[in-house]
Amino acid sequence: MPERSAVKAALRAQHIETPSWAFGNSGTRFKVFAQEGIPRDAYEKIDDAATVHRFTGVTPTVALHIPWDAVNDYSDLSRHAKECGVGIGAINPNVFQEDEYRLGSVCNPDPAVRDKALRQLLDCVDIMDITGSQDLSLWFADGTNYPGQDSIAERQDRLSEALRAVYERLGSGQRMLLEYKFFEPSFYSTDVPDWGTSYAHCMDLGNKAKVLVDTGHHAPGTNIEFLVAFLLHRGKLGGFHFNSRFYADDDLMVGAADPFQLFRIMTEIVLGGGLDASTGIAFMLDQCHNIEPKVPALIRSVMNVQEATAKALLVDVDALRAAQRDGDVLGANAVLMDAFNTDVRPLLGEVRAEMGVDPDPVAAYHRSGHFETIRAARVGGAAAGWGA
Ligand code: PSV
Ligand code: MN
Repeated sequence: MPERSAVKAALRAQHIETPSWAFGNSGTRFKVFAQEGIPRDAYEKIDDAATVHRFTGVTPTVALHIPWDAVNDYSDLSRHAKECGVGIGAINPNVFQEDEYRLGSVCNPDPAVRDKALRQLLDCVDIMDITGSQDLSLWFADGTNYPGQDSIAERQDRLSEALRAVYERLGSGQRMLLEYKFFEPSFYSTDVPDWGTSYAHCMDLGNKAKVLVDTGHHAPGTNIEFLVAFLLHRGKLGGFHFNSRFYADDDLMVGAADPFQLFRIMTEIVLGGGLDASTGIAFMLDQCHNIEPKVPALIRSVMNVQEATAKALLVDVDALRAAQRDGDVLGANAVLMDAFNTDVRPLLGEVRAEMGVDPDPVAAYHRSGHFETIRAARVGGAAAGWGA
């Protein structure tokens, strides 16, 4: 059986990154619901990320989306983050929300639009230099809506050209994570639709390019843990955008829709050595809290990742390997199910207490009065978000 102290040490060491955009108002194309206490700028989003870290102890970085989080002085923003007790994590360039990107960004048939998108990507590497961010998280909305609209192959060449230019600009210690998504906003073809396409581009580029797995970006029924195991085994898994989904890219709280899938993914991570910091796997959240309050939803999401990780760490690997060697199908499956069916909440409570945070972070947050404080303070100005 795994050593309890080793399990606890691994849980203490796991870092989960929060996304700045999850603190802003969000919704669907039907309605963006305005909530109270929403941050008005990147500084206030960082304040909220620091609050999540204060109650969980395991979210020391926050990812930014540029230009949603654009500021005049990124060293000042970094200083602010540091003062709040967090650091700036991945930089996510947004090359999908301007009219010029109607036919795509780096894959656009118009070279002038491609140049503009490339400049935005390179500007984000400048921001990484200032903030000390290590990861450039790339997601392209590029694709087509109708058969014949553009050349699928030529779009791939345009993509390769842009990725190469950005890759060559990366400094030492900086990486490029290439995210994929099978559809939306493009409905016929997407230029980076799946992990295979991302993997091929990352292989062409080199060691600093890795695949980013957003758990909500697969066709229903996809065996996500298979591709996670494959990429990890090949040294090409850069990290996760965790969230959960019932139908498409729902961006719900990770572990809410299918905690068993999250356990299966984390089990492959544990079995493949992916919790070892040397693998550099980034555990990031990418969620939108449309109807629920943001900060407690993020705290809950972090706890869900921790619960799946704790269960995965409890898998009796020796017993599993022995059953696998013996061809004991039922025995091997039982080892996994035993771990999944363990109530890890008391163990995590102990880990939290040892880290100096409350064993029940959600209850502690509600007792803290934080929401009432931000509700009273954040009056006036424009709430961050998708048009609320
Ligand atoms: C796209 O659906 C995505 O998953 C990308 O990571 C974006 O950067 C993020 O959502 C925010 O919209
Ligand atoms: Mn994502």
